[in-house]
Amino acid sequence: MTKRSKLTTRQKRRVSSNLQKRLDNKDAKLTDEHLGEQQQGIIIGRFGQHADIECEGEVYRCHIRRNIQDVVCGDRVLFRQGKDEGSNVRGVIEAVEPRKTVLTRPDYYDGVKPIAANIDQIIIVSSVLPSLSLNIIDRYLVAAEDVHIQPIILLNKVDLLDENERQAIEKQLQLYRDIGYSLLYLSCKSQEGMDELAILLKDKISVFVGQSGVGKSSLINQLLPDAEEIIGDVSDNSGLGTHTTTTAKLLHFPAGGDVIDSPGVREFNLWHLPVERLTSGFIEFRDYLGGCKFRDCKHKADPGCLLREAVDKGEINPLRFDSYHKILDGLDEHRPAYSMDKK
Ligand SMILES: Nc1nc2c(ncn2[C@@H]2O[C@H](COP(=O)(O)OP(=O)(O)O)[C@@H](O)[C@H]2O)c(=O)[nH]1
Ligand SMILES: [Mg+2]
Ligand SMILES: [Zn+2]
Repeated sequence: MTKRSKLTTRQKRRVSSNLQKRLDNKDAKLTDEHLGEQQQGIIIGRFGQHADIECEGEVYRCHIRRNIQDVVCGDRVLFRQGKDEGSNVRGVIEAVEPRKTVLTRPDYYDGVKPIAANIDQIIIVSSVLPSLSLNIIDRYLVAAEDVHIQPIILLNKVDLLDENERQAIEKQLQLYRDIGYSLLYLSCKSQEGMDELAILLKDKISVFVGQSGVGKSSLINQLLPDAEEIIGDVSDNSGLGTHTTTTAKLLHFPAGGDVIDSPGVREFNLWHLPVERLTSGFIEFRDYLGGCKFRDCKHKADPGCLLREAVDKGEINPLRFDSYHKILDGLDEHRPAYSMDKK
């Protein structure tokens, strides 16, 4: 909550102009003569005008030059160390290398803002409590496909299933393997699947996404004993946990690989997608797209709809087709005021 400011507009302007002067002075001190050679590093944390850079095992808190915008965790940057040893700011970030991939979130003023860069894979965490929702998995899959990052599906808390339940769920989830996704059964409690997960994470930068309460923090804790993620209780009536972590950070797994974690990352979803991108986010639909009789086919009861025919022939799973329509019907409700189509 922000406290109502008691400053007049004039005072606020003065405060802000003084702050600007101080920042300019700081920038001035970080000129060529005070700086070392340009080095490469990776952003492991971002705090306002500063960011922590890791370079050869050391961490440098650096000032971000104002001509650089939106440096985020995972960014590879060029920076120079300051020669002034007394300062707690140890260098300056001068350039951001082109990103392989980027996760974004909608921003009221800027359209979209980056939240993490150079992610190799999105680990979609689901669980049997809160109850398993294929529709939510599908939403994350579409979001991952849209940013061209490999998704992996985890079903956590399998310790809560008896043999029959386990069989029923495996039968249902097989559809994801059938269309080419990796799917892993997991339990933080019984440790089932943890070794396989560590192998999947090795040498990659991953993010964990998924509903509150599915066990993301518990998983990260087990993989990173030093992370001390706060684990939220799943409240009995809603089945939903609480959001706990605040700033984004990049952390290393002892077995190799990195994770970028923040609430913004975890809530990554598809608020903003135009319809065509939603449709092609269902990867098994792609072969049929563009082939329907009508160009503006809604893939519902339209005559000559290739997707519908593929469902009837058993080539597309009806659960996924229903899921698609459910997301489509809900898109407009969640669409923010601006539109991504402008980009
Ligand atoms: N039975 C069971 N409970 C789990 C497992 N993993 C996590 N939990 C519980 O699920 C709740 C939510 O976990 P948390 O890690 O905070 O979920 P997050 O909101 O996704 O970060 C906590 O009470 C955990 O103890 C599991 O494998 N089995
Ligand atoms: Mg958590
Ligand atoms: Zn169609």
